[in-house]
Amino acid sequence: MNRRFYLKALGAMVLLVGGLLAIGAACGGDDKGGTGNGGSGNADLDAIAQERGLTPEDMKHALQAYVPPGQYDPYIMIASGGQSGQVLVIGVPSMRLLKVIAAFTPEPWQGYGYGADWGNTVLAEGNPSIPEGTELTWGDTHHPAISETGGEYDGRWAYINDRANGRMAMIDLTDFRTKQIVAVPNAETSHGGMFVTPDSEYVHISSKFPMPWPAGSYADLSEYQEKYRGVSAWMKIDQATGRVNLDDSFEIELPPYNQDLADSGKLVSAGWAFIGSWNTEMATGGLGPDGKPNPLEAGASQNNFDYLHVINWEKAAEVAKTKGVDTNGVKMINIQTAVEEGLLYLIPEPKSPHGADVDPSGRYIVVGGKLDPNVTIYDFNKIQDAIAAEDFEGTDSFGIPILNFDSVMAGQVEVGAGPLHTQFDSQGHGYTSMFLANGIAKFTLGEDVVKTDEAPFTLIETIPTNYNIGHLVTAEGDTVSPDDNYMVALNKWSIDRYAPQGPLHPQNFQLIDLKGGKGPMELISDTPIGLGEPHYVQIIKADKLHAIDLYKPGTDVLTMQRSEFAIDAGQEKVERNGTTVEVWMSATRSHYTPDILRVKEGDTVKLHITNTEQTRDATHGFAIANYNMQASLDPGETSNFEFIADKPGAWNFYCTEFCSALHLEMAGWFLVEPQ
Ligand code: CUK
Ligand code: CUA
Repeated sequence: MNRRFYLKALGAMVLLVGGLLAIGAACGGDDKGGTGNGGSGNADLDAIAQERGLTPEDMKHALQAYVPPGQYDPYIMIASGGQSGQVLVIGVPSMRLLKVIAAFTPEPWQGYGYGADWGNTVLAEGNPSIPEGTELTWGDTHHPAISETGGEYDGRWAYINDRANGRMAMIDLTDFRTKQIVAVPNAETSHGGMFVTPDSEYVHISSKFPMPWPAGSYADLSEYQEKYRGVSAWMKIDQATGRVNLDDSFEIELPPYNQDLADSGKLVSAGWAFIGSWNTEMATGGLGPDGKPNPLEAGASQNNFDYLHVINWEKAAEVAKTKGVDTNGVKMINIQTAVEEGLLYLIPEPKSPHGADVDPSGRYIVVGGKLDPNVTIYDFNKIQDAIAAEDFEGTDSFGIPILNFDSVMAGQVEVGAGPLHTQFDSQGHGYTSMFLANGIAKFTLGEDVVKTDEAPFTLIETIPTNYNIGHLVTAEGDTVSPDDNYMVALNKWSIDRYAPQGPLHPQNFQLIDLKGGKGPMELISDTPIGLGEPHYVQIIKADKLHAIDLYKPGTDVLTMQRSEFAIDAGQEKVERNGTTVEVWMSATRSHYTPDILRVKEGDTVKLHITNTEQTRDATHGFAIANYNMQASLDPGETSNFEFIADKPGAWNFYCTEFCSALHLEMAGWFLVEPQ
């Protein structure tokens, strides 16, 4: 950079910082601002910039993302954690990792899946009943969905799917803990179908790869079209607990296409939903011994169009009550009924589509075709007209009417190679990720939505990403009123962005400033994600979350009520009943009561531990050597273990959380006398 320009720009930067400090001092009334304008501040910044080789741009970006010590981020990102099976909580704009929420995979810090009843119960309940005896201890989290009221995130719950299996988890956003995993009936896998309806009546999840029906049966791939099916599952949300209630849920049978990304209608399109698909060719691969010429990727990419499923879910919920057939514990509407009742239509979508995103007004649905440089934008009003006029170009092989493409398409915008997912601002712009073109394209939507004087369906600008972006997200992006400030690009590759740590590279989250939707988009920061490959994320205003500080004394975190096993200080006891030893233990800084447990080899041990503290952050752990047990007992929490004392010996148990100066002394003995 030209040195004179550099100094000039740096000077402007210093003035800006000085100005901010002055404003801070004026508002705050204290004089912590110290250096004030000019003088030493100027010289300090100059010296730092010189020493670290930072440009004025770098310094500006640092300020844009900076959250001073002790202050909170204004936004919280709820991110999928990919193969970790967990969910990440990240502050925006600082991009600081705040928590890894244990979801589908045992997580030791929170004692999830290491003997304590909370994690063990949730993980066990999430095992599918078909095939019998399945025990899953991991998931591949892809698509989070924060609960909504009136089309706005309401901060009550978050749901996330498991891509590897047909499962979903419910996370309680009062304590950021997973409270339920549901194995979705009649779905072997799941993917991008996860969204909530605008008032959180249902959380939707659909299958990814079809499976032989009825669930649990076997059919060779030669019977793919006849025997394999996909499913659109509408899981009823209990408004008191956020849990899914299968009794009031329903499903819709779908053809054996690969149902992909999906989104809920809102406002004008409320009551409807849209599910993209690929492989309407119904290809099954067959390279190798099967002797077929094409891999799945080629077989599934033959047709110029796949189908967007258009579903009237509000009507389907009614139809399910009378015409739903109980199928593995849930009411199922079969394809024929769905067609007869006008619940299900198809729309052609070009060239191996991936994303399917509804704009904040609910009017436009944007689809990216992975093998097409265009995004295709459908108009819900035109869809309604076409349905009313029965403007069909035919039916698919399952008898589902296909709406005339030209009648429902509102516009196409050539954005670049490999368009995937789209997010929105409130100004009538869509932002589409382009995996192949390595960037994000910003374009305008159609009439009534564009708030600027830009022409509709026009490419406005692009910004490069590093590298090969998958999803992207805007703050409050899936609501009816996105904020127009932050966007994050979720990149799959990071080859040269971070110090090397071997062949496996982190994912790269890039924070981008949208400038009120007015642009130009500006890259602020890179953040590595080194524990799995996130897919989708959502960003919610932090003040919409109402996380609790403490559990009430003796809380069972699964019910959020007082546990039947809770005790208060002074009520600790040990009871023996035959070969069962039951212990009611308290944990407080810096001891357990009782701190010596004596049992005999082979005894059943029922251990109830209550953290009797009511001090914020006074968490204790509990782990026993050689028993593979670990719990995190947050203040007020009661946790239960039940196990067989099958390893004779004198075993140390200890607190795993550094809770006090005498934390190391917070320990005891578990004495298992040999028989
Ligand atoms: S998918 Cu990963 S980039 Cu699971 Cu939403 Cu598109
Ligand atoms: Cu309690 Cu360390």
